[in-house]
Amino acid sequence: MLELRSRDDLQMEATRFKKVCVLGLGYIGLPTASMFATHGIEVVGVDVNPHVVETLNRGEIHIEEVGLAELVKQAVADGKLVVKTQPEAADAFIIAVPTPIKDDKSAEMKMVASATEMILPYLKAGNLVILESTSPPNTTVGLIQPILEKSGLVAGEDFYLAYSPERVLPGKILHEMVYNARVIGGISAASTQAGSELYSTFVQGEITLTTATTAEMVKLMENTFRDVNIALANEFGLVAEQLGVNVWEAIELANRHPRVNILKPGPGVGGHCIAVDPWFLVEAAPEITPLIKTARQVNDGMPNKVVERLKQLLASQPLGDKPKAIAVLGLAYKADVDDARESPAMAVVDGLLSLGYDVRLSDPWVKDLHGLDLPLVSVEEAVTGADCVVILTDHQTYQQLNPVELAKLITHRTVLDARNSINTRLWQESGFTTAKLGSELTRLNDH
Ligand code: SAJ
Repeated sequence: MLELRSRDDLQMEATRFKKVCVLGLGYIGLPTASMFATHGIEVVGVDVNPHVVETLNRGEIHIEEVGLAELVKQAVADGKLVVKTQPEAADAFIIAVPTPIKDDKSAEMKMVASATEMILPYLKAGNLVILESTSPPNTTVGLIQPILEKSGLVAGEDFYLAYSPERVLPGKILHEMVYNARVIGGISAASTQAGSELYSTFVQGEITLTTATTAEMVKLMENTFRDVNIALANEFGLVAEQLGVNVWEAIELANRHPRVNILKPGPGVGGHCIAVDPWFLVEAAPEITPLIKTARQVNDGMPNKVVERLKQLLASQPLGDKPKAIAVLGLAYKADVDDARESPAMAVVDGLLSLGYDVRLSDPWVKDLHGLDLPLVSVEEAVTGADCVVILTDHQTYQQLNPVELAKLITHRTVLDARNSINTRLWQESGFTTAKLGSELTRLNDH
């Protein structure tokens, strides 16, 4: 760490950065832009998608996140947030565009590169450029800096350059953006300080200062830590199934140890971060990252385990003349969010469709299935005439599912709970054969 300055010290200084241009208005860029705009900064938001630009300039939003609609509406109504397809001159530029992985598991950096190129014509002496997108180690120094220096200006001398990763949890973005600790890594001490000055306009969590490459590594380590720990929980679940143990009970008991905190098994790891970011470390050092790679493979293998478990459950039912019908409850990648992209539930659905099952889909949050041509129906519609229910996302509403009512609608009373969401005993009392991921395979009723 280079140094640590108190928030009060920083807030007392008026920021030099009165106008900020935020490139990329997705789940991170839009909340960031709106946060600056509602904290006295003039913000130009930039997105290459004209539909996004039109929607935002009307004061509406194109993504769902708690509290975001109100914040954007206020920022636009106050004239503090203006959205365009091209950047313009500003005091600071923030890059918050996606960094997905390619099929070969290497990082797709073309959006970061093109956003940086877009800044180039507007870059002036004294500007600050910050990369927020999760990126492979060395991106700030190795990719961003050379592009920006095509301007003739020298990074660290004529303009400031830093990396500052977002750490916010979808579903809690606005709260965490303000209150989470924030890491800022500059390519020079002055760059780090400039970044700290800018973010302290709204960040109330601790701001820690370091180098750009360390900050890049910090971000990747955080998400890799979570991925490896989820993989461990998933592997415990598989072992428990084989041994006839209920992993949920075992985890609950193990977590009473003062230094143990096992995460939850489930149908896999989704979202755009945890299932992606560990690959950036593997790409950076393939020879020495077998653990990280294996964890990714364990988590990616989980949807298939769910499909196998469903096949096993359905095989115990009498054969009918129609394909077996499965009511899939929960398509979002995690509880109480609307995002079904990169969701393990969608991988389970693909697996079930390829086996010829009649798959019915229900999710109280998800509105867009991104190309999957199946209707989204209510829980009751999905369950009516079905042979099995599977719960793939732990949405809070599923804890209130009424098995007595569902038992009247379903053909075969079978449920697989992949998230430990339901009260097994209650469902069994309603005549359901219950199975839980991470719990014994052989007997069909869990206790
Ligand atoms: N999951 C499990 N078991 C668990 C926890 C999660 O199977 O015990 C699954 C979830 O169901 C989901 C996936 O993992 O499919 C990821 O969910 P998540 O809540 O762990 O994380 P994200 O992807 O929503 O957000 C993460 C966060 N990173 C960490 O917690 C280290 C967030 O702070 C980051 O800002 C975000 O990634 C990001 O953008 O990088």
